[in-house]
Amino acid sequence: MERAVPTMDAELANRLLSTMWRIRAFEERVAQLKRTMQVHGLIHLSIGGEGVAAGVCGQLRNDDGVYSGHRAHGHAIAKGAPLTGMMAELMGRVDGLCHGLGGSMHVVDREHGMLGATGVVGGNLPMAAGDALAAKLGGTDRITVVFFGDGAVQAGHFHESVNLAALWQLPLIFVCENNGMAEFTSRAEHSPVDSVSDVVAPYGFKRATVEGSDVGAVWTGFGKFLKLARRGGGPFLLECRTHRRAGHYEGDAQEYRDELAEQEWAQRDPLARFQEQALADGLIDEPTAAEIETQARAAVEAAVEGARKSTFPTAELAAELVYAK
Ligand SMILES: Cc1ncc(C[n+]2csc(CCOP(=O)(O)OP(=O)(O)O)c2C)c(N)n1
Repeated sequence: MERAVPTMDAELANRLLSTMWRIRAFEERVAQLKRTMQVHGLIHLSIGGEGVAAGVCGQLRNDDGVYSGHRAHGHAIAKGAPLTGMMAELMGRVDGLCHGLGGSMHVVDREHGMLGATGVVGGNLPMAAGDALAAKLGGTDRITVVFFGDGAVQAGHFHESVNLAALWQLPLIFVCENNGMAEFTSRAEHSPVDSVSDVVAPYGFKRATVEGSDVGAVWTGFGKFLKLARRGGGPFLLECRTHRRAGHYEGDAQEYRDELAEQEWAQRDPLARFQEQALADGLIDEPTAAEIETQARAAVEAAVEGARKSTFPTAELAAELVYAK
C-alpha cells in the first residue's frame, strides 16, 4: 500500500473538510427523510467513503467528466452539484437536477461535469471510456474519472473497458472504492484476487492502492495520475481501500456486520480522522472546524426547504423527457 505525504495547507484542509461535511450532512439528512418516506427510491449512502469523493473530485475542473454508480451522492456533491438540485432530485421534485425523474442513482449535472450515475453495476465504465475517447479525439486536455466498487470488477464490461482504455491510451482514471463488500458478499467470497489494482496488472498501465479513509493519501495518489493524464497519459487505476459505515441500502438489516471490525473502522472514519489531524497540525482551529460543520448542516437544511417548495413533475413531462423525438 502506498504511503502518501500530502502537501496540505490551511486552505486545502478547510476545503476538504467542508466538502466531506457537506456530503456527510446531506446523507445523514437523506437517511432521515427516507425513513419518513420524503425521499423516494432505493438509497445507497457513502458514509465512511467521503475521503475518496473529496480527494478526487476536489482536483477536477468543471469540464472533466465524472461517472458514478448507485452510491453517487458524494461524487456529485464533491464535483460541485448544488445541494438543492440534489435534494429536490431525491425528493422527486421538478426542480431536481433531472427534474425529479432520475432519483438517487441517476444524478446528472452537466454544468459541473457530473455526467452520469447508474444503478447498473459497472454500466458506467464503458460510458466513461467513450467520454475519454471523445476527449482524446477532440484534442482537449480534459480527462474522465469513473468511480466503481470492487463488485463491478467481476463484470465483463469492466474488463472490456479496461482493455480498450489501455489499447487506445485513453485519458481515463479508474477509481475503485474497494469497501470489501458487494451488497452482502465479502470480496473474499467472490474473487480470489484481493487487490483490485492487481486485477489490471497485465495491461501494464500505472496503478496504485491507497488508504481511502485518508483524504490526504487519496489527494496525493490521484494527483499524481491526474498530472500525467493532463499531459496525455492514461489510463490509470487508483484503488481506494475504504468502508461503508451504513448498510448497503437504507433499510438493510446488516446482519453480516462484525462488531469489532465496525469499531476499528469507526476510528478510521475519514471525516473524524482528517479533522483531528488538521487540528493537531494547526491547519485549522476548533471554532473553524465547528463552523464548517454548522455551515454544511445549514446548507443541507436550506436545500430541504428549497426542495419542498418545488412541485412533483407531471406525467406529460416524464413522457416528454423519457422518449426521444
Ligand atoms: C448489472 C447488475 N448486477 C447486479 C446488480 C445488483 N447490485 C446492486 S449493488 C451490487 C453490489 C455492488 O458492489 P460494489 O460494486 O462493490 O459497490 P458497493 O455497493 O460496495 O459500493 C449489486 C450486485 C445491479 N444493480 N446491476
